[in-house]
Amino acid sequence: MATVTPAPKLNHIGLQVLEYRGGKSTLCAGCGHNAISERIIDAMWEMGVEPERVMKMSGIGCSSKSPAYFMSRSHAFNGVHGRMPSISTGAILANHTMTTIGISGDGDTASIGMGQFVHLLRRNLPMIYIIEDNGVYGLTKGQFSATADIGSRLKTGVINDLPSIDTCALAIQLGATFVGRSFSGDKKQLLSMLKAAIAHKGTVMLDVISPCVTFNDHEGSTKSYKFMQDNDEPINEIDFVASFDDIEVDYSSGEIYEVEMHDGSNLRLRKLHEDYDPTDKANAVRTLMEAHDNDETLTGVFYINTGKPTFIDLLNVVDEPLATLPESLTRPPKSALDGLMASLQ
Ligand SMILES: Cc1ncc(C[n+]2csc(CCOP(=O)(O)OP(=O)(O)O)c2C)c(N)n1
Ligand code: SF4
Ligand SMILES: [Mg+2]
Repeated sequence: MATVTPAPKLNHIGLQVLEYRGGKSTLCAGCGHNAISERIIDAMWEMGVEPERVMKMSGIGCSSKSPAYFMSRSHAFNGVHGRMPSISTGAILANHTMTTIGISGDGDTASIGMGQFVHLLRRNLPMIYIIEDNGVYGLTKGQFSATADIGSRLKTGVINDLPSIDTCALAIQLGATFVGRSFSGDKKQLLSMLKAAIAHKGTVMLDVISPCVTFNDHEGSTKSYKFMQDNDEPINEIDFVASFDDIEVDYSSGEIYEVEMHDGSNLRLRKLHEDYDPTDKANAVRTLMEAHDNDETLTGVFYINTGKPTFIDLLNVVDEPLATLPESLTRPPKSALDGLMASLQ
């Protein structure tokens, strides 16, 4: 008897998950960055984002190579080291109707790119900014980055004696409106966070601990698989219900923070840390600082603000993308220049 192959599962815009895949990864087998690409594919597919409506931006590093490994049908720009924020700002101003996802590394963001990163945050530029955080410069063979924890050790025995930069605390303080930390090995948490990120309007900053199996996965590293498996402390459990889903979830509301997203989806944060309020900015920064002092690695959604205007709102940009406006609307007619010149005579 002939076997019947089941029809491929389609998302709500009629696409198979295969249509969200990218090229074959050239990163090391087991690199955390590959798992993040997989979750991005799943999240974009589950949310029914049209691949052709996505801009993938990146800088330089193993992490910044990742956009080649998901969503081949999308647009992509691989920028200069640390310059992804300014390139993204320009691209989003030209067409704010696209979904923009930027992939950076801890080196690309917190070292060479820091000057650009902080200005992206204060603008609340509508994009998803992911730091694939392994605590080292993977591509240039494993030097410490600025997110490496004080006291952590390289394979060579070198100890890091500088304090780390907490990109989440920085992002919250400077103006990002959706800030979280996850771990490449936590499929469920990362997928839910990415889906909520797609539904958010404003800067989403996700620091995803993503072990570098070649240079930073040994005893003495605080960004290794083992360390994260032993020390990952979630502050909330994340559930995301997309606007087109009709799933009834039974929760006792006292333990839940429910956030309505811009597209009508619902983000439900079940509190694990007593009374943690993800809308309280000062408390979010304090919680991260305290965790740092206590050597705790917190994950989860630390901060969310769905009410703040984005950079596009502030500039009062017209609805039609600037990139597709006809010249007749973007350039004053010759008569306007002639009139101006005449007025100066
Ligand atoms: C202007 C410039 N300076 C330095 C380099 C060398 N370089 C390439 S990648 C990199 C760091 C990458 O680290 P990270 O962003 O953490 O990415 P990872 O490889 O760890 O994913 C550096 C310093 C460069 N390519 N360009
Ligand atoms: S060197 Fe490290 S960061 Fe780069 S691909 Fe290999 S495991 Fe990943
Ligand atoms: Mg790195």
